[in-house]
Amino acid sequence: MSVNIAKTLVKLLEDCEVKAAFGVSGGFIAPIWQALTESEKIKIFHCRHESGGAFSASEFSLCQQVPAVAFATAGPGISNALTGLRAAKLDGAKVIFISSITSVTPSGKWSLQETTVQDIDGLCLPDGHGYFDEIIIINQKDDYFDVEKKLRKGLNKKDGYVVGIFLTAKVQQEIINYENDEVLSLSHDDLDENAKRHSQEIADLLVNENAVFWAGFGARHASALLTQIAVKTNSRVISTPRGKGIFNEKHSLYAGTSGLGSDTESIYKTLHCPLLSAVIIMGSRLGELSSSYVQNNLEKVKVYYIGLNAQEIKGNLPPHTVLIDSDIETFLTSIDACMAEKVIPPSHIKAISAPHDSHKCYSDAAKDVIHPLDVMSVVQEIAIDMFDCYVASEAGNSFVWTNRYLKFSNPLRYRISTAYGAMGHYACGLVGLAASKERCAIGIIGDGSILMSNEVSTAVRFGLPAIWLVMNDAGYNMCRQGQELLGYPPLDCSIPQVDFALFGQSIGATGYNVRNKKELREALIHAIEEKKPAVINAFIDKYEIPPLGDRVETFRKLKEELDAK
Ligand SMILES: Cc1ncc(C[n+]2csc(CCOP(=O)(O)OP(=O)(O)O)c2C)c(N)n1
Repeated sequence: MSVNIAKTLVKLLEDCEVKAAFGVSGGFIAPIWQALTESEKIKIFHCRHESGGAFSASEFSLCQQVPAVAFATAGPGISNALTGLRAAKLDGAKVIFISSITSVTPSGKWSLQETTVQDIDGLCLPDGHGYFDEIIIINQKDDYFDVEKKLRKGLNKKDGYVVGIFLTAKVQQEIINYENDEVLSLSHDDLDENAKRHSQEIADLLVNENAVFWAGFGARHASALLTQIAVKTNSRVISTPRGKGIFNEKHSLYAGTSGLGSDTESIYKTLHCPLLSAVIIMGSRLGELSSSYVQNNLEKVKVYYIGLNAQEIKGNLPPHTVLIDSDIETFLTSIDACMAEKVIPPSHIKAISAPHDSHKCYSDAAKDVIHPLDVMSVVQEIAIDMFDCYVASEAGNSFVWTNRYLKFSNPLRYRISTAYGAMGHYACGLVGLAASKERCAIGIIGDGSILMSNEVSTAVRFGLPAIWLVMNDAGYNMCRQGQELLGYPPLDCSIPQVDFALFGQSIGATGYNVRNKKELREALIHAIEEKKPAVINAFIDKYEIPPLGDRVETFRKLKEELDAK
């Protein structure tokens, strides 16, 4: 087959199960853009900002469990995309970023948007840091033949892969004779002898003693197995914010969400129960917003860590942790098999019930604004329990309220960025969540975040079922309240109040203004049933403070350490 490199690459992407591409075009990627547009298997979403494209590709990849493409032109296209790409890498998405270099070395002509190999090289660091896991430069025809092998190997990784493919505009158009005929096959994992021994040990422990599972996003594929084992052995389960829904949060064995917004007391009681003998951590790096670092106090119990790249996480776990470098599903299957014949005695540990009363009305009618807890009740009732939507929550006060008060029964419905926490992630990434149109995606977004960056217009262009629920408090409230909680003097955090209903309408979405629970219920039901882009402007009570305690404490300790130096 004789076609140009751009088309050959797109054919390879199709073979790798890519179904969607998100980004912004430009002269240096014109042949790739055209080839993506002509593809019958890949749907192309032309976005309003390259980071919006990268956030959307990341969300599409994670929720659809396939690789996705992000594309951008050289120069500013690349630098604009970086925030979204870094988030994708930290979240374990599979994103293939396609862009251009203008020349290998500086041309000396100061040409427009000049981008050289040197500019790109620093974006991928050997220790696994940086923006990419791998960079592939295609400057001449022969460079292409490496792409397929590298891509197939990278996409086979289970813990995510963000690769940057940079082609000169010239090479994209060069004709090659090439067949992509190898079928992409995912590797199957087997447990090594060491892991097998540990699975027997943990199975015995689950049967004879009391253990708690602590599930992170990396355990999302093992939801059914985890549930089966936890229920069979009466073991409690905690999840990180990104792991919400992997174990049904309404189940009596669920002991709460750790990290930002967590119910500190419930988590403490669970992890320090005198009858507890082990904590089994799965698929989380237990970073600050996932754990508030409470794992550091687990001196008295055994601790196991199960997941890929366990060595990388070692530094964030108690020193006596047993590290089991394994695929979680495979490992839990082995535990389950070890337990098959055993009789399990009843547990002495009691379940803890949820504190938030969703039927109560928290808003004060006289104030003519809605209490954030009432927003949570309506989202729970309508978006989660009634319509099973994707619910994404933005950095800011939004993700503190939602971590604590929303309850999910299914994995991969709640989306949140606790590793990078970039404002704008979901104001943009909602497009990636809604792109398949299989279910409605709702973003709970601060006014500061939607003003920073959003992809409402892209959703309108493609008629996506995406709803921006704006928590309008006329300010950067997390910053304002954070200053106050730390006892610092107040600084300016105000944002002139915006009419986001009008803002949405001006872009082509449906707009709603809501000031109480009833109006929010009606607007949300209407917007979900309409299956079209909508912006709901919720005037919220800015004086209500979300459960920020742990975050403030970590901040305070950090400051004390710095002051002591
Ligand atoms: C890109 C980026 N810039 C800055 C921050 C720091 N930051 C975290 S929350 C926040 C305020 C968010 O304001 P808003 O979106 O209005 O939400 P609110 O806290 O008021 O609910 C800021 C500035 C960030 N997380 N990401």
